[in-house]
Amino acid sequence: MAVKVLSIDLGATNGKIYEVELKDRLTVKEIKRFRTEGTFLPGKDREHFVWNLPGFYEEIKGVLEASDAQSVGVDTWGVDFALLDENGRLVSLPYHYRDVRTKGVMKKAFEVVPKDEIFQRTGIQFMEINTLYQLYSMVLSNDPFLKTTKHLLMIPDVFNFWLSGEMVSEYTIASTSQCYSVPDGEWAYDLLEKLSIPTEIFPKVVPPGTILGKCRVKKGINVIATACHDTASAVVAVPLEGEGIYISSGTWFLVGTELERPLLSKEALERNFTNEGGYGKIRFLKNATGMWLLEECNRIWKKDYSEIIESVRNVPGFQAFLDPDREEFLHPGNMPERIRNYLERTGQKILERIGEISRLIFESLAFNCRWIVEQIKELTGKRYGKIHVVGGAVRNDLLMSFIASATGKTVVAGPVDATPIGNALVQLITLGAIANINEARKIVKESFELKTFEPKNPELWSEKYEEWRRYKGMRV
Ligand code: LRH
Repeated sequence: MAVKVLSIDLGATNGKIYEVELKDRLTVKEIKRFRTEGTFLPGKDREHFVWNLPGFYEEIKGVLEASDAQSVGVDTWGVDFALLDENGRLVSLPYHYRDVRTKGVMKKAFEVVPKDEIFQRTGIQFMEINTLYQLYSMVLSNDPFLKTTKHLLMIPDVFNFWLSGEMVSEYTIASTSQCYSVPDGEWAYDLLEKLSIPTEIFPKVVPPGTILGKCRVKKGINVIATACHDTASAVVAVPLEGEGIYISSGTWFLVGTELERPLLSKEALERNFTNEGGYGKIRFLKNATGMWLLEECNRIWKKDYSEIIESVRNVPGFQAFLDPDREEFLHPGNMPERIRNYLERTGQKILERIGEISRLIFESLAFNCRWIVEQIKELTGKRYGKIHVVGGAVRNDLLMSFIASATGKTVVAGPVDATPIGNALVQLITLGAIANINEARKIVKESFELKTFEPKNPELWSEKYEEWRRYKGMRV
């Protein structure tokens, strides 16, 4: 018998809703797509970069009203949250993690709680965008919103609340906040207290695969807290057999592996790795910049992606090198100009053409993947074979081939829709239609076409990698 579920996947550029059906195999049908990009709202002194959450809810509601699915699951990007008052009303529109309010805040937090203590308590990578520093920026600015707040919900938790009436936080998304202790399995109350963040606003945490109740929009549909962090859902759908390396590709590249327990070594801290909560296992990975650089360039160029990729094929390689994770590239702005400034400051050839800048981005992303993969090997002490890439960038054959060449490893690319598939798989396991995650990954392998890319000219790429390494983390 067929089982149909709805996967709602909100990313930093698009919201997508899929019907996923399990018969003898799994089929995925996109039924709705809408823009989710943040909105700059004018304030008195500056613009505030926020999410139009009510707008996204309207889109979701429309689909639910017309749906005959058995259940629905929502996943979104990590780290962002909404504040609600005692009546469950939004205190304000939630901020986008790329808003400038967290600039310099992480360092201020370290003055109160040392960095290594934060890592030991939470297991999470240091990024200025983390919930912890967003909240601390509100503490430092004495933000009145915090005073009216009775409940903090991470973004997917807000939709789960609106749809089911249950105010809880799902484990995988809670773990991205750096307010939650992955090693201990509860909010890191002591850490929050030290930073004067109110602890009573944090809700109960539930595991992925928790049935929250009937949908308030359409009674017949169960609301399931899936693996609510998009990356956690994507990792569920990686067709891994045993241990392996995955790259969940989209605005971010999440490069990692699965572990039984958090890895909290001094080296993991120094290399800024994270131990995010996964479906059953720990997602030991690095959050690295992904297609963001190109997406932000293309806000200015306004080109078709196929045209961009074609233009990359027609320009020479390795003309310059770039570290995609530099802070100067984190916030929205004129990205082609920022890249040109960076090239000038680092004494490199200044690239002007779209194909050249895009090639620089693709090559640098591929080098960054190699850099991270090498560190995973060193940190875990394990050897890995091929690399599985899932998510949006899988459509970009050229980039897949660059990653294979830069890492010297076979790349198995697909499925593209790993996040909504993983979201659905967690629901299907919860409904009893699939036995467990191993079974689920087998179904992924049988249901979707995977493409394989072999390294081309790996010696040249290795030589160029050494050049690229000079720019990684360079102080300029
Ligand atoms: C990817 C992602 C990533 C980070 C970032 C904020 O969409 O969820 O794992 O948490 O967004």
